[in-house]
Amino acid sequence: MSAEDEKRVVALIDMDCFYVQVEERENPGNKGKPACVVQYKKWKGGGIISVNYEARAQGVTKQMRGDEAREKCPDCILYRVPEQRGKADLTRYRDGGKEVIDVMCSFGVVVERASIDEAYIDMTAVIDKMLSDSTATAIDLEELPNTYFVGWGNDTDDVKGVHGWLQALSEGNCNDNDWKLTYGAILVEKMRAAVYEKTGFRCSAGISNNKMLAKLACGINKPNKQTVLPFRSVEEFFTTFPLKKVRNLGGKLGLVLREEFHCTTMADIVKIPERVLQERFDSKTGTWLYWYARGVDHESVSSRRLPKSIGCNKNFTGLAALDSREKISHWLEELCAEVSERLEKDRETNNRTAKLLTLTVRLEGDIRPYSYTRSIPLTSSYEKMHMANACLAVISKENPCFKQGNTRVPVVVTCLGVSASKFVDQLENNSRIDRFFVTKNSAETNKEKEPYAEQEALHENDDLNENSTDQEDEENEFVETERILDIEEESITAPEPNTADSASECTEAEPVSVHREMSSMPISNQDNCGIVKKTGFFASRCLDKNTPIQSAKESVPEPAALKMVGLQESFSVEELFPDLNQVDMDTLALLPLHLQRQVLQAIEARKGSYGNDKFVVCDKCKQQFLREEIEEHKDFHLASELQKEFSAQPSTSSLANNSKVQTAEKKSSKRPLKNQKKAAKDSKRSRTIDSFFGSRP
Ligand code: DCP
Ligand code: CA
Ligand code: CA
Repeated sequence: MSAEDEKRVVALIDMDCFYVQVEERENPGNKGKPACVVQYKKWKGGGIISVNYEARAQGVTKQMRGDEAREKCPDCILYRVPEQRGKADLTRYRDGGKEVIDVMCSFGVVVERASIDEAYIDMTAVIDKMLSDSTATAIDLEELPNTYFVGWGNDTDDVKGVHGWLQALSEGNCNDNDWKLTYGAILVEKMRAAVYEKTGFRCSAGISNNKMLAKLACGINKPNKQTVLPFRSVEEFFTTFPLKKVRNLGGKLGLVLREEFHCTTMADIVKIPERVLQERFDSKTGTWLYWYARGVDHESVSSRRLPKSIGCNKNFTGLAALDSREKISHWLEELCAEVSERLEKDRETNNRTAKLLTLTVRLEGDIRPYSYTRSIPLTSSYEKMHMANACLAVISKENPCFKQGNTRVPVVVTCLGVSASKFVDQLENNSRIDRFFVTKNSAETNKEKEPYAEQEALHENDDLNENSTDQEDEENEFVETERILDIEEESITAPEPNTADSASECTEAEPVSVHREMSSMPISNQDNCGIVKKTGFFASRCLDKNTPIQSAKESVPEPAALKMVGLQESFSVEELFPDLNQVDMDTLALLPLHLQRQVLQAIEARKGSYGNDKFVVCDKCKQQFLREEIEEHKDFHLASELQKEFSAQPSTSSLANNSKVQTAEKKSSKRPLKNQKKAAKDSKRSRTIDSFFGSRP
C-alpha cells in the first residue's frame, strides 16, 4: 500500500430498507411501524424483498414470506410491489432513487449510480479544496454525529471510535489521508442530512479510499449510520472479513478462491503468492487480486447518473411455462411494451437512444438462469411490435420448429428477458454510434451519458440494476438478473479498470452477453432474420478500412481486445442481411462505410445494375467505393505510394536531409517495378503505413 493508494476519498451511499421507505413516504401515518415490501404475487403472503428495521428487530428477515413475517410480528405491515401488465412495476422505486441521486449531485462530487438504491461518490477534488481552504485543525465532534471509525472503537466508552480518532488527529498522530477521510466523513454527513431533508429518505454510507473499501464499510453500521474504513485499519479488519461479502468476489472468482484455495477471509488471500494467483487465473487478474486482498482497488468512480440498460424479464415456472408460439409472442409483446414505454420516457428525459436490444431466454429443463442471449441492433424505433417481432424472430431462428411453421414448440420457455442498451446521444446519434463499440478511452469521453449497472453486474451479485424483474421466484430474480451476467462470463478475470487512461480495449461497458454472442440481425429483417452469432461488424471499425476483414485477428494483438466477440470472426453480407430485399437503411447507416458499401453492392448486383449514384470508381485501382469513402481511400493510395518511396530509401537516410530524399526519390522512380514491389513488401514486414505516418517528423 502506498500514498498513491490513499489519494482518493470515495464513499458508497446505500438507502436503508429502500422499498419500505418509498412505501412509508406514501403512507406517512405508518412510519415507525414494522413493515415489509413483498413481491406482487400472493402465495403465502408473497416473498419479502425489503424489511424495515422495526420489523427486523422483531425477527423478520428477507428470507421469509409475508405469512411468516406476520407470524413473527402480527402487526407487520405488508406493502405489495405494484403491478402492471402482469408483472412488477418498479417505477416509484426508480423515481425515488433518482431523487436521491439529484441531491448528491448538488454537492459537486462525482456520482456514479451503482444500483437502484446506491451510488459511489468520489469527493477527492472537493475535499482537497476544503483542506487547502481550511485553517481549522480541530474538528468538532458534532460534525460527525453518526460516524464510526473501523479499528478505533472499544466496547465501553467509545463504541464508535470517534473520540479516539479525533484525539489522534489533534495529537498530530495521523497522516494526510486521515485528515482527508475525516473531512470526507463530514461531507457525507452533510449529504445524508440533505438527502433526508429533500427526500425524506434515510441512508447509510461507507467512506474510504476506493470503491471496494467504501462498499464493505457501508454495510458495517446500519441504518442511518456511516462508517470510515481508514487504510491503516484494513489489514487487521481483513483478518476476519469474509471474502464473499467483498465486491467482485461474490461470483465465480470468489468461488474458486473459496473452493480451491480454501480462503474464507480476505487475509487468507494475502497468504497466496502473486505468482500462484497469476498461474491460476491470468497475469492481470493475479496481480489485481494480490493487491485487492490488501485493500487496493484502482477502479475509478465515473460520472454516471443514468441506467446503462433498460429492460425487464419474467419467469414462467411450472404450469405458467410458455409452450406455444402464441404465448411466447404475447409475453414478448408485454415485455417489449414496458421496455418501449420506459425507453420513450428515457429518450425524452435524457436525450439519448438505445442501439442494442438483448433477448435472454431460459428453456425448460435448463438449470442455468438462462439458456441463451442474443443481441440485435436497435434502430431509432422503439415501437413495441417492432421489438417484439425481432425477438420472436430470434427465438424462431433458435428453434427450428418455428421455421417449419409449427405452432407448438418442442422446447418450453421458462424465462424471457428483454433489455435495451448501448445508448447514444440523440443529437449526434449516427456520428457517434461507433464509439460505443470501441475503446474504453473513447467511451470515457462520453462519461456523463455512460449509464450504470452492468459494469458492476459483471462481478457482483448484490447490486441491482434498473432492469425490472419478475420477482415471484423463490430465489429472487432481481438479483438473479445480475447473476446471469456473472455466470455468463466464461473466464474468471479481474474487472476491467474503470479508468480513463487504462489500456485501450474493445470491452468497456460491454455486457458480457454481448461479448460472447453479439448477433447482428437487422431489426427490420425479422421474418428471415438469420442471427449472426459472434458477428464482428462493430469490431471491424478497429481495423484499417482497407484491410480485409478476415485479417482482423492479426490486427488486434491484445488478448483483452479479443474479448469482443467477432474480432476473430469473418462474416459475409448474407450473414449480416440474410434477405437483401429487406435491408433496413437506418440499420445499414449504423455500419462502418466499407460494410455499407459491401451490402449496397450486393443489393445492386442482385438487381443486375451497378449504376447507383452512391458509388464512385477509384481511378487508381478501379474499384468501386461509396462517395463518402473515396477521400479516405485515396489517402490509402497516397500512403502506399509514400511508403514505397520511403522503403526504397537506404535505411540510414534521413528524411530531414532534403538532398538525400530527392536522390532517393530519383532512384526509386528509376527502379524497375518488380524491385519497387519487393521493397514495399520488405518494408511492410517491419513497418506499417500507420507507423510510417507516426514516425514522420
Ligand atoms: N430488492 C429486491 N430483491 C432483492 C433485494 C433487494 O427487489 N433480492 C430491492 C428491494 C430493496 C432494494 O432492492 O429495498 C435495495 O436492496 P438492498 O439490498 O439495498 O436492501 P434494502 O435497501 O431493502 O435494505 P438495507 O437497509 O439492508 O440496504
Ligand atoms: Ca439498501
Ligand atoms: Ca443496495
